Amino acid sequence: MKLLLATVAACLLAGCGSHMDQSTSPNSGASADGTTASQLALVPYPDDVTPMPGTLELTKVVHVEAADGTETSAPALNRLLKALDITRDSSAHTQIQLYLVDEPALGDEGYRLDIDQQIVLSANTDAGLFYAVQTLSQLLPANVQASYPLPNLSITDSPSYSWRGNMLDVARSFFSVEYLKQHIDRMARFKLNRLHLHLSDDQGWRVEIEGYPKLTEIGGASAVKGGRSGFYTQDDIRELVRYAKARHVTLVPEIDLPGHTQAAIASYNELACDDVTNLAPYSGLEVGFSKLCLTDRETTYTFVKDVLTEIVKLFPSEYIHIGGDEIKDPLYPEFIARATRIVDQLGRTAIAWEEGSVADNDPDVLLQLWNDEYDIQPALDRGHQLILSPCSYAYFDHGNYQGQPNTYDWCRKEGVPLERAYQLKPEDFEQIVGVESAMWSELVHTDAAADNRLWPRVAVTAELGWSRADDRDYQAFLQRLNALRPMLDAMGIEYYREPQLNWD
Ligand code: TNX
Repeated sequence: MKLLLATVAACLLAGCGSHMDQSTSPNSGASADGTTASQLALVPYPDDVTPMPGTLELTKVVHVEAADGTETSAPALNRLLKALDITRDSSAHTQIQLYLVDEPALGDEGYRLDIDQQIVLSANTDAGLFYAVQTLSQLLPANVQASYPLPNLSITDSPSYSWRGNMLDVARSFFSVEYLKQHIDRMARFKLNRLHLHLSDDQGWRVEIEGYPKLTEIGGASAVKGGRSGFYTQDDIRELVRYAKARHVTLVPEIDLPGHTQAAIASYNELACDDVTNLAPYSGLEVGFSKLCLTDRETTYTFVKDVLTEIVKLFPSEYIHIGGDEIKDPLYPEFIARATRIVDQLGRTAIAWEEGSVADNDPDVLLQLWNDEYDIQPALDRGHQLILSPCSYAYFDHGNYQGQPNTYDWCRKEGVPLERAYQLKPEDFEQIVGVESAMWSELVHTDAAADNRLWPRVAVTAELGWSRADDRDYQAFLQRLNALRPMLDAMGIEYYREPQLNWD
């Protein structure tokens, strides 16, 4: 808690101004041990921080007052207090209050956090209060202590973007329900709110579809060479959806169509055109070789509609991803237009990878940009919004450093180091819903390897998605993230020991 105390001391001594603007002097006030006294150790950095003189000594017993309608934020606060051995008693002196207010400026996800004699969390929504709890969790130490000094302050905060996402490829190599729950918890700490699950690809099909049991019997049994096979039952999905919802994370399912479908074809051979001879499960690394038979419209669209019908029953997400990457076929544009319309008829909105922009889609279809240089302008001109995932900044299957074993470098030969990831400027794009980093799993076959590829880089995604451009500064980010290392440790994250954080 050195940083926190340094902050408090600096504010007490110097009298911190309102709205601490990091951009003017990111490193001003750096103390002898290298910590930056002018900031709180928060990632993503809040919109507005007003330090006040004094501290609140949070005792081991508190009185929590939670308004009606705090069904996720109150349990989140309870979990936080429990982890720190803080008990609840209505006669305790220190109060933590969760209030639902009506302040349009805070929006759907914003909040205020006031620490003075009491700790007061206010927001328009339970989601906002949930994020206030996450901020409080970063202000507190990660582990049990005798007592918890907190700086007096007032934070007013809201996100820049509604889409703050991370994608896991569970198709090439499977990740367990347990790992996904951990990942959801970790994402939520950083106020990330979309977990995109890449549920099908050539090497595996990972979600039970009742009308097509062989998809998981056969397609669930394969994986990329060296990777893990497996699948989620529909009960697993319902459990994950419930778990994620309680943490304000929307699970966004992707069924990759019409290419990347060898696992489906190996399960139901009739999905391929008659002249296709390769009908076997696949465990290699090639892309772009498989496709549904686009001339056999009856078989293909029956399959697509049936699968998507079950998918929308399982996943409440407003958006359903239909893939659409890396395939050449004269009937591709027709397929994408039809598939996005099927999603629309099911009452949802489709997402497609950037290539889907060649089709005649409704402008409300979201496009996910993944090649930095892809010419997406025509789609923007037609009114589409983007999810920003340019590979040279946001592909976390690329190395934390150049030449890292078991990483790709096709998009950027130097890999995607933390600093590079931080250089993405979402503010340069107008029509975006937000940002999403992606971890493909051709070369990521264990939970430890996934942790290594994801962390600490996912913290960058969080800051890009939430914080204002003016409040972002890489050196300051390093200081703040470094101070959160005990929190990452407490969450059991086997992060990459980033040299720029002095973690090596
Ligand atoms: C490209 S990004 C792919 C994936 C691979 C990835 C590896 C995209 C839409 N398609 O199929 O896993 O590169 O980095």
